Amino acid sequence: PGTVELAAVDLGASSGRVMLGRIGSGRLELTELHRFRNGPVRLPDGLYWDVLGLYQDVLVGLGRAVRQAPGLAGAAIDSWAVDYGLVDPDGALVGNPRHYRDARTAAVIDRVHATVDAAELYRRTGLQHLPFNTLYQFAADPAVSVPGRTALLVPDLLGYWLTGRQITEQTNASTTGLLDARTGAWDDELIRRLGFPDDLLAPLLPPGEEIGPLTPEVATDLSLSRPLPLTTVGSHDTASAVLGVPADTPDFGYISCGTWGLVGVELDAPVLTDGSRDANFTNERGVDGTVRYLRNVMGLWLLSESVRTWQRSGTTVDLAELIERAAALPAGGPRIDPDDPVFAPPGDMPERIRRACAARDQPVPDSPEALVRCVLDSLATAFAATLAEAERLSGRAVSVVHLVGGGSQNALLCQLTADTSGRPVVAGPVEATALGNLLVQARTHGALSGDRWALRRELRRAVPLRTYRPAGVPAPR
Ligand code: LFR
Repeated sequence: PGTVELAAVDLGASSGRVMLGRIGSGRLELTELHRFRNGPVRLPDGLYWDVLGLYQDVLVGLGRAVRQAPGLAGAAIDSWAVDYGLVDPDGALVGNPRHYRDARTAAVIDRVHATVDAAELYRRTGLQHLPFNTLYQFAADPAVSVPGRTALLVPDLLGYWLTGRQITEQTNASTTGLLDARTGAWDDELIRRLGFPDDLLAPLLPPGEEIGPLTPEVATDLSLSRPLPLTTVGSHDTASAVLGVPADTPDFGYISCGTWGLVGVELDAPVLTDGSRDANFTNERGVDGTVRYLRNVMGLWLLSESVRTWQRSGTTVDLAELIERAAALPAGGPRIDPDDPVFAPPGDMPERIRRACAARDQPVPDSPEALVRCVLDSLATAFAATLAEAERLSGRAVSVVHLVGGGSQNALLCQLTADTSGRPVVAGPVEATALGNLLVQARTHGALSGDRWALRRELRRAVPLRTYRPAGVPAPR
């Protein structure tokens, strides 16, 4: 197999990017073509995404891909999970997609659980309870019950606009709370019992299939004179990130650290026990039928919202410098619980963190670097505890921890995670998600072959990694 050129669209909650990959056996090059900001837009009635702005940026990036790589063989999209756009039978978008941090589901969760209780939901779908899971959003959205409408998850909505075809990619479908954890098919009985229309959800496609060629209109917009296929990958960004973990042993734990810290292990079968539900671990679907057994930790959101708060008040912030100063502070400072729901919505993050420290009778971080140190200590502690729980609940040993995503560039976070977990932390790649997207595409197009381990081998050859060894701190067990 030769080398192919492919475009990966990777949309994160705080930034999106379109990357060009040149991939073949022994060759893996990544070029960033377009990077853009993303985030919640607050309207009087709640939080939304700027989905048309995102689509426009996807087109800008794809246009650059077509110009820079005349032989471009295909493209694929991944994004954050759970959120959707509704389309009418004639294809028109109904309303504007909501942001998962919108608070409207709080009012409906008890009602959903009165119909199907949380224990049964977990036994059927294996999904951790998060207030924004799609099923709660559906329950809070009267527009879904109008007959004939289709709900498309964000990558599938963009994919529909690009190809005209409506599908649901399976890894992302597993975050709706409506997918059968054992079979990977829609749980039709559950959908009916919750009162959602039978035909609300589009047919499933696993990663690695063709959705279709770009429509003639899109091709014209991109000045493309030949058919270009859009294919499925792990369209849930975390599914692509886990495929993009450069592991060489099944005994690995991973931390995909961006806006969120997704912390867990890779399994062959779901863990649907009560203990697993109590610990709020999720069984999301991975590429090639794997299970991503993990828990959401709040992640770099705590930092990015703090930076945003400081900037709004006119302070210039150099995060790299702040992290350096934070590293010089003594260990054993204050810690918060990053998963406390008070930190979930946008707003003044430093103030919420200071209050949480005071409420626990801990020293209140009184400088930006003390606050950064508090966040990183707290994240490392939560990461280590979550890894230990994943090990205990799944029976899968974790001999090495891979930290991928934006957080892998944060040397202090990596070292603190190694120290707290007592395991070596292998940091990188930063762009694990885009790489996971590209590796699956390359296999679909025949430039690579083999299972996920073969794909990860290509990755290990191509990307620089850095290992952080734990200092003599006992593992939390
Ligand atoms: C990470 C992520 C998480 C999901 C959260 C909300 O970007 O996709 O996996 O729980 O965003 O969709």
